[in-house]
Amino acid sequence: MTAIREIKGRRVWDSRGRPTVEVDVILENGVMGRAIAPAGASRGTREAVDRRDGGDALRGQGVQAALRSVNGAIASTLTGMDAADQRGVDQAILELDPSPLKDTLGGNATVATSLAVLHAAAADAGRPLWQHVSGTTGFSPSLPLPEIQIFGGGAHAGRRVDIQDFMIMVPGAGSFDEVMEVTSEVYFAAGDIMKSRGKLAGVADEGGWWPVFDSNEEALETLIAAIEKAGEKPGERVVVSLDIAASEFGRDGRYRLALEDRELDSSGMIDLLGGWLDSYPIASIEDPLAEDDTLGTVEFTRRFGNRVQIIGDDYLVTNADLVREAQKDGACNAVLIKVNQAGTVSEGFETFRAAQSKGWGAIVSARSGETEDVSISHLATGLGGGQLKVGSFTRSERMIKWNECLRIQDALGSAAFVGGRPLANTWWGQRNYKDTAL
Ligand code: 2PG
Ligand code: MG
Repeated sequence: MTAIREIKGRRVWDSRGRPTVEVDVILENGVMGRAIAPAGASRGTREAVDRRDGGDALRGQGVQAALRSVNGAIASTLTGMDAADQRGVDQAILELDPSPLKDTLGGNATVATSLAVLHAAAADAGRPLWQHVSGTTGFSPSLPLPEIQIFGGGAHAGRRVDIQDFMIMVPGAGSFDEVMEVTSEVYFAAGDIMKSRGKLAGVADEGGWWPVFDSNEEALETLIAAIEKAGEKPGERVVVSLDIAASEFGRDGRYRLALEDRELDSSGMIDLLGGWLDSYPIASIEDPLAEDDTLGTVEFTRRFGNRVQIIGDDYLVTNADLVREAQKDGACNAVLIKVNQAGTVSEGFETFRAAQSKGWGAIVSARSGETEDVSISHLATGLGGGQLKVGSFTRSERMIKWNECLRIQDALGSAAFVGGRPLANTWWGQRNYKDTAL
């Protein structure tokens, strides 16, 4: 055992220029682990909440209270504990703050601490984080299949389009490297097309293009055109993935599509998305209905769950109980894993296990507010979960995660790339999975 000697929280700044919490965990032998809390913009109502200072300064986003949690109660409770006992450490955090949303200590305080302990334990064991995660959880490591944003929308682009993420996946690639190459071509092809049509307004929160489209379909059409301009046949090596983030514009069974100035009920929304699934090579769709629309999500899954990956993000908020409930209801067939929604590493892992035990997909994900922290590249690899969502293909807080996967590729070998395997439950995966005999 190596005991925790010291825990230090400090204020650092995220990709939106907002303050966030960084934690150093120092062990008795001087080994250190460090992690930074990310921050979401489109948040589920049941996820762990960040502790923010409120008031006028820093637009209410200050983190002094969260730092007091780290440097006070958390530090004094965890000092002396074994850093390798992640479960014990996270349990102690939970006992300090048993509130369902962790609003006493703050999710930003708990997640940065919990992840920093994981980093310290890995460093103490003398192994990279992905290897430590794989070794301690028992999952075989593999390099994940990325989903990469081409256009931003929703809460990440001033609600310029209703849908939040227009992304691509390259499950037909033979290596992680190849995914990067194809994505770069598609990203710049999209920018060229938008510029030439007068539809480009800049870059959104996660580095994707900020579009000036007149309809959500125009975004889809442009994405398909970009894939073609990059020399690809849509639906072959490259497929489309969407995060509808429907909780941002849907409530009580009503969905307000502001861009098109129309309102749909739950079944209208399901028909709209079903039409897109028929017209475009979409392999994955996240939060198709709002987090309060269980009946709609169940109906959507009943109709389309055999041909598309249906991910719960705001709908499941990385909560193992909600995943198990959704599995009973028949809602979704995959879950987004954001450790800061859960608040601790152990709860994130429990949710991952709940998903895996029923054959669900699991996609480790960044938040729209990010930093130089690369923990998620290691978690996705170490859990062997198969998929990673980081945002787009520009800006260092995104690229650092993709680049970290390339470094891990050097250690693991390119054969560790999962390719189309995690999409086995989709039309794309069924077609290709059989052929590739992974
Ligand atoms: C999401 C994430 C990342 P945010 O909805 O999946 O795209 O956004 O971090 O703002 O919740
Ligand atoms: Mg989402």
